[in-house]
Amino acid sequence: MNHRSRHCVLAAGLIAAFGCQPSEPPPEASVPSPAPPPPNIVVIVGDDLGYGDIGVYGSEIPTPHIDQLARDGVRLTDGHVSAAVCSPMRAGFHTGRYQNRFGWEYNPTDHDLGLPLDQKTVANHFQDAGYVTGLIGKWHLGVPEPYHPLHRGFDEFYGILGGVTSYIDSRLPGTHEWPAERAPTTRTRESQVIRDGFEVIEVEEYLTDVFAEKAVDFIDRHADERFLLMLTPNTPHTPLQATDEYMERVQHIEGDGARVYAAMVVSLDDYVGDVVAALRKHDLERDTLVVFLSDNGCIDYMAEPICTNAPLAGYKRYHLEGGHRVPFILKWPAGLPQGEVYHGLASALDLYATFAAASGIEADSPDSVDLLPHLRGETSEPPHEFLYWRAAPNIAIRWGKWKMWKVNNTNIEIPAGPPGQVLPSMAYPPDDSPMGQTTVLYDLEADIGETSNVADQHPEIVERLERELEAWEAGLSAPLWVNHRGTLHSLQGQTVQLFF
Ligand SMILES: [Ca+2]
Repeated sequence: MNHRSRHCVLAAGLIAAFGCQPSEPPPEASVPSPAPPPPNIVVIVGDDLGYGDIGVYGSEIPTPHIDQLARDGVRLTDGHVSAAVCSPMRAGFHTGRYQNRFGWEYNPTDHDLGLPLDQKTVANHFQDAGYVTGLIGKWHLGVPEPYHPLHRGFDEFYGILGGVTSYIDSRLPGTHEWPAERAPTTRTRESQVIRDGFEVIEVEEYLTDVFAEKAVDFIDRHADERFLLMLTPNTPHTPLQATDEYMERVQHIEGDGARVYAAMVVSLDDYVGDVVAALRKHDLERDTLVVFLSDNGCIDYMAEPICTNAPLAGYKRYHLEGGHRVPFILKWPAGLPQGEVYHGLASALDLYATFAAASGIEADSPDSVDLLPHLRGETSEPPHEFLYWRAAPNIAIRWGKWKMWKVNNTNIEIPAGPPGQVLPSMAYPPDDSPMGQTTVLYDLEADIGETSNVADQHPEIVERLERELEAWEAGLSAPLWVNHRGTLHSLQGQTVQLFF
C-alpha cells in the first residue's frame, strides 16, 4: 500500500487518470499509512572488508554499531558487488551500471585513466534533483583533474583520488603497523595525498577518525537540506595501521596481523556509530536511508591470514563468492522493515535504482533494480535472476543457487610464499586464453564454500549459463586498457590465472 500511495503522491498530475486517490473515502476506512518522505541517503562503503568480519555475519571482532544497523534494518546474505577489486566495483557503484559496459574492467594501472566522462554518476542524478551531494574517502576513478569528484556530481569532496594511502605516520607513539618492519607508508603520490576539494592538505591524525569527523561535519552543516552522502573510507585496506584506542579492544584476536586488521574494523565500526549518532542528533534517523557494505572481499596476500570471508571461498580478486559477496545492510526506519534478514540475489548496482525510487527520481540503468519492494516483502521474486562478473577473459555468473566461473589456465608455477603474489607482465595479451580455460560449476545450496565442481554432472546448466553469458557480453564494451597484472591460484588441480 505504501508503494502505491507513494507513487500517487509523486505522480500528482496522474492521480485523476489512474484513480489512485478515491474521490470520497468511505467514512469507516482506516487511514492508510502515509508514504515515507524522500529520505536523505548515506552510504558507507568499507574497503577489502571480509564477508565474515562483522559481528552480525559471524565475526569475533566487536562491531556493535554495524550490528545495530542490521537490527534496525535489513541484512542481506546474498548481496554482491560488481567486481572483486576496488576500482571497477566503484565504477559500477557510482554509475549503477555494470562497469564492463564502458570498459572499466580492471584496477587502473595508468594514472592518466579516469571514469569515462560520458558516464553519468548517481551523484550527478541526485545533484540534478536538488540534493546536496558529498563524497568523503576514496574515489579511485581517476586522478587527473577532469575526473575529480567535484566534476562528477559531488558538491563536496574530502579524501584521496587513488586507491590506497597511509592512515597515520606509524613512527608516532601509540600507533601500530603490521608487518612492523615495513617501511612507513608515505603520501607522496598524487593519488595518495589528502584533498579537501581540490586543495592538498596535511592530515596527521588517524585517517579513519578524520573521515568520521568530516562525515559528521557534513551532516551537521546540511541537516536542514536533503543530502546524498557517500562515505568511502579506505578502512581496512592495507597498509595495516591502527592506534592504541582500537588495539585495546581487540586483544582477544589471535595473530599480530589479524589483530591490527581487527582494530581497523573496530575503527570503521566507530565511524558508523558516529554517523548514526549525528543523524540522531538532528532527528534525521527515521528519514535517512543508511546503507553499509564492503567494496570487495578480504585479502589473502599477506604473510599470514588476517581476515575471513567465511563461510565463502576465495578472496579479493577471485570470482569465487568470497571475492564479491559482501556484508550488505540497509536501514530506513520510515521505509523498510527492521531486524529482517533477506536472502535474495542482490547487487550494489541496485543502490542507484533503490535510492532513486525512495527519492522519487527516475533511474535509467538496465542493471539496477529497486530493492525496496523486495526488502519489504511485497514480492517473493529475487531482485536478480542472474548476476555477472568479468575481468576479461575470466568471467562468472550466478543463477539462483548456481555459480559458474570460467578462468584462464596457465603453466606458470605458483611461487613459494603467501598466495596472491602479483605476477610480472604476461607474455601474451590477457584478453586471450592461449591455454584454454577451466570451467567450474558450484551448487551453492549444497556447497556454499565452492569446494565441489559439479560441471560434469550438469552439462545442461553449464550450457544454459554459457548462453546467458554470451547474451550479457553482447552488451559490453572491450576493456579500455589491457591489463598485464595477474595472480595464480590452484583450482580443481589446475593452475589458473586471475586478472585484476
Ligand atoms: Ca577494495
